[in-house]
Amino acid sequence: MYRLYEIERRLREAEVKAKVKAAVIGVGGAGCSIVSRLKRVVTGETTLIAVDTDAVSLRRANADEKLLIGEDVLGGRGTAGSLEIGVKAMEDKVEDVARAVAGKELVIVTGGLGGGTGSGGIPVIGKRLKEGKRVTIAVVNIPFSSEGDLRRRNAKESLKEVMAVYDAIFVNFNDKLLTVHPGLSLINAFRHMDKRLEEIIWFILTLQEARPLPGLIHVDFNVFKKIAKNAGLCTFGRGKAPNIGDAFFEALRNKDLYCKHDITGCKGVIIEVIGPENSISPVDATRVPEYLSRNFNISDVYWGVKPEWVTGVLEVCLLAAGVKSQEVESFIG
Ligand SMILES: Nc1nc2c(ncn2[C@@H]2O[C@H](COP(=O)(O)OP(=O)(O)OP(=O)(O)O)[C@@H](O)[C@H]2O)c(=O)[nH]1
Ligand SMILES: [Mg+2]
Repeated sequence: MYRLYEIERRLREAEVKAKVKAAVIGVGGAGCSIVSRLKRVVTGETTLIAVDTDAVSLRRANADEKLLIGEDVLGGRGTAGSLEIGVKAMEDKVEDVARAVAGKELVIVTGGLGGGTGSGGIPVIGKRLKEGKRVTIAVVNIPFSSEGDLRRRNAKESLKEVMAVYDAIFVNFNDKLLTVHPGLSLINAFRHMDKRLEEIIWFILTLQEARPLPGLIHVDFNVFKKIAKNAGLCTFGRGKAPNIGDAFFEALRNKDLYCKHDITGCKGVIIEVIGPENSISPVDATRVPEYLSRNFNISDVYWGVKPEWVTGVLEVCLLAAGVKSQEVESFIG
């Protein structure tokens, strides 16, 4: 009896240790808004950090740590779209960021590209954190075409660098909101876009909570680490349906909602089912990977289940790493 108790105690300790030690850094106005909304859904080992040149935006942010940058030059105001000032402001404080994320094995950096603070700062953080065993992820969005040339140029320059320095990059185009949610106010359109960024971040942060399924390759954070390290462009989609097959196809379509991606020959795919633990049949378990390998030449497919009692619907989340996107390539030029 005593031995069993002792083993259980050690396992509990190991389980706590295995929790993902992560930080999410929001840079600039959009980045700070995203982090503030995450604060309501993320708990535990994740530190949320807001970074901005703009003291008003930073004061309003809801985060565990806040860092005002560029104060000597800008006096607590934004960069007014200056990429150079954004870069310099971040470079001066990047060691503070590095200290704040010391010991974190996953660092997710997010923001809207186009302004000066986010576009300038996000690549600087990526460069500083690139070395080492941690996985660095950028989740960024591209401004509307209507926001003008300066913002588009900033976003283009920044995205090029982001692609070069982060392990995994998720890109969403604001312009897609015009066709996906026409008629929405700007603020509501942004909310939809930010929801996607939050979903991606939440999915990665909670991977460790997925349950292993007998007979299927279990997904946990180490699986994610393996496929996300040096992966380049990644994509995420989710689908809801009464059965796994339909939910899977919905997730495949949904991954193209805010940026079209080609997953052919990609590095790996993680599929997570949210629903009752017994919802995956042996047929599902073989058909989906077979479909991916036959149609898209992908052999590394991992499964996870997050048990949740919902009636009548299942949700499938799909994350593909190392994908291609014509839209991203032509934006970068
Ligand atoms: N997704 C999302 N995008 C936003 C939001 N606010 C602004 N944006 C977009 O993000 C881009 C960057 O804007 P900000 O984040 O305000 O800019 P910044 O990084 O603070 O830069 P400066 O203010 O110029 O120093 C804009 O061009 C918009 O397209 C938001 O709340 N959500
Ligand atoms: Mg700003």
